[in-house]
Amino acid sequence: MPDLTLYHIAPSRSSIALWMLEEVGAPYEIKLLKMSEGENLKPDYLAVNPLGKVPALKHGDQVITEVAAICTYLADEFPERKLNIPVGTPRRGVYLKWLFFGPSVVEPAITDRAFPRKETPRATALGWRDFDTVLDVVAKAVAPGPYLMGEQFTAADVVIGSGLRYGMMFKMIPERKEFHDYVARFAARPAAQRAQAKDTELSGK
Ligand SMILES: N[C@@H](CCC(=O)N[C@@H](CS)C(=O)NCC(=O)O)C(=O)O
Repeated sequence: MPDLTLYHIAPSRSSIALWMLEEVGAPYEIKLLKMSEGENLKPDYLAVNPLGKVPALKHGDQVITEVAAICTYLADEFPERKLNIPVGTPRRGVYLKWLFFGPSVVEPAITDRAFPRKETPRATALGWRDFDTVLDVVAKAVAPGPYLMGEQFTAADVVIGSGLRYGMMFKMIPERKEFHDYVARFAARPAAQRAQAKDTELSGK
């Protein structure tokens, strides 16, 4: 039995972890949860992630939640796949910046736009900037290509690329040429294709 288990709702943010697992190529098991039946809020799963959110990844007896943490962890745990920038490499700092930038800057900026607050919060009290400023920063970073860290595809591309891909799919962010060209490069990756095919199959179950 593989010692990696992904708790997954198909499709959802856990599809990002599914893609990362396919990039890693190690055997893993999927525990599929049905949000429509509230399975992610039942005691069995709350014992895994008390927030009832997916993804969660079990590796041996360790549980990791938060998709960017899962991608960072897998990239470091399987260094032979060269999906990380190792400790001791100066570029690791920028790589980590992008891994954190996804959930702590891009996602809140998109959420601000999609679900405006009644009162505009003080900009200096937030850990991110407005939607347009954040997307300009990301567009500038992905424009030179092929990937965020240059020629090397890393876990940061799984995190930021998925955010852009799903954001455009759900019309939450504009289809800027920089985003479109960047995301189009992933479609050719066999791991991304395998993850997509698995997700399509699982979403019918
Ligand atoms: N901060 C979490 C967010 C995970 C998340 O929002 N997952 C959604 C799926 S897209 C979920 O589990 N929703 C079920 C629910 O809210 O009941 C992460 O980045 O992993």
